[in-house]
Amino acid sequence: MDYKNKTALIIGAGISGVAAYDLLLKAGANPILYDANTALNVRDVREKTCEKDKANVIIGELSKEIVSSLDLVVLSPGVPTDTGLAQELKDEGLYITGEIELAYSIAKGRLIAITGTNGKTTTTALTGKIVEAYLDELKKSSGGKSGGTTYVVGNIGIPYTSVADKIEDADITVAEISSFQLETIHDFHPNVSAILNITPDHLNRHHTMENYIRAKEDITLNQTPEDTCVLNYEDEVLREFGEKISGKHVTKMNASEEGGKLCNVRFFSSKTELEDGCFYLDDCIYLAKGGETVRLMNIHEMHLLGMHNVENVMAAILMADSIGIPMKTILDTVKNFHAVEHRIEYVATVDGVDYYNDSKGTNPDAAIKAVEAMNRTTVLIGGGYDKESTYDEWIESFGTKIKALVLIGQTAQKIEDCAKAHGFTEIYRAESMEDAVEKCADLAEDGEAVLLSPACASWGMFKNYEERGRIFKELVRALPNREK
Ligand code: UMA
Repeated sequence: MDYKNKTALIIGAGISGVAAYDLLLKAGANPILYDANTALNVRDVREKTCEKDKANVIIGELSKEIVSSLDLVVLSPGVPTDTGLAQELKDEGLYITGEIELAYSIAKGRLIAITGTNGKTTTTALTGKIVEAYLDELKKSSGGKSGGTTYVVGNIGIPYTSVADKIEDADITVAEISSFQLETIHDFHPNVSAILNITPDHLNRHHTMENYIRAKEDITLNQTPEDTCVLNYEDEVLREFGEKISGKHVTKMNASEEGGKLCNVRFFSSKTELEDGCFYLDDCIYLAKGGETVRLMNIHEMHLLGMHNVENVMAAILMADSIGIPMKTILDTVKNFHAVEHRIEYVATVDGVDYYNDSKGTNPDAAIKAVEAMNRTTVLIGGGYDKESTYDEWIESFGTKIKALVLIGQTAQKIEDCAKAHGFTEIYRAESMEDAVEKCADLAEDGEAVLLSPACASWGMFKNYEERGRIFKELVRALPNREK
């Protein structure tokens, strides 16, 4: 789309909205940055844009005159597509898009896009490192004549719109894409995509599991037989989806009738020896390709904990292999890669107790992975914002490993009721993160662990999961100095 002289309303003045404003301005459009939150101050929001005090910012009410002047609307990821305003603008016949689609329409180069309920950030960061190593090697071997730049963007916290206009043909972008972001795509077309897993999450936004699955699967919407989609073979929904889009169980004609979803599919599996794909067996990762199976590495050569991370690594290997990165570059990077902040991140050992920050454990499935990754008796901090999740499977995963649960936030009572129904009664309440860390320090003994993996979003008590994790880490690091 040519944005020149177009009047574009951006809804949401968070980091992606501000980046979308600046990008549209550079593209010659007349952007308007709008936010519904009346607690925000126009002057502060203007300061975040590249135009500073000249920026066109509206907070609170949107007049009919403004609405009638619009050519398009860009939704920030956190703005539901069915909110009153978005619906009203759609009814006006306006083109509604998202900041990911906006960035994609301007950026060049190859694109790797990763979605899934859990593991997206680790897989995106790892794939980004592999791509970076590859492009650096290309640069070195060509004396600087070839090899572009790696961009790691998206839900990981760097808006795609913040760099889109810099991305050139030789560059490779690795994007973490959430289901929120996929709801507003039109032509978004990754060369390689991955859906790591799909388990219940964000049901307050998507309403049904079917809607959530559809949003995730839409990452392949515009992919063609030249492109690749990497999928988890052990996820039943994804296995079926993969068989459908790879054309195994449908004729090409049927597939195109269903929206042209037909592309090359590569599976990874943590349980099944695949004839084609990447799989785990007896502590090792194997690659089966072109009728040949090779052992790639032993998982103890990785610095990441847990089988879910073996799956993330296998997805990254397949994506990198699909764009032609040499296996040596891929494996050398995997072996040097350390946990991303807030994902089962080791914080410190205090009085013989190891503290881990898994603040990114924002849903029960992610929190189960963290419980499974612990290799000793653990005191667990849980609870937070209510995303209408159910906690039964999380509580069942405790076994004898979780010796006590310290609860914070809006969901504390719901989790306590659920835990008691499953016979787990070692439950403590904390008023703040400080209180929770103090309680954990009292409960955990030498040789045990404390894990922050709340199974809930942070909203209500914290700005985001990063703030929650950082506060936890600061409190843990201050523990040795506390007065006992
Ligand atoms: N707002 C409105 N109207 C609404 C709803 C929100 O005006 O109906 C306003 C809010 O008042 C606020 C602004 O929108 O000022 C916030 O926009 P946003 O929620 O899209 O936040 P951004 O700061 O732009 O961050 C977004 C992603 N946020 C969400 O998806 C909720 C970030 O993902 C992402 O890193 C960033 O864009 C860059 O792409 C965060 C996240 O929590 C990490 N993601 C979810 C997750 O990982 O589970 C999907």
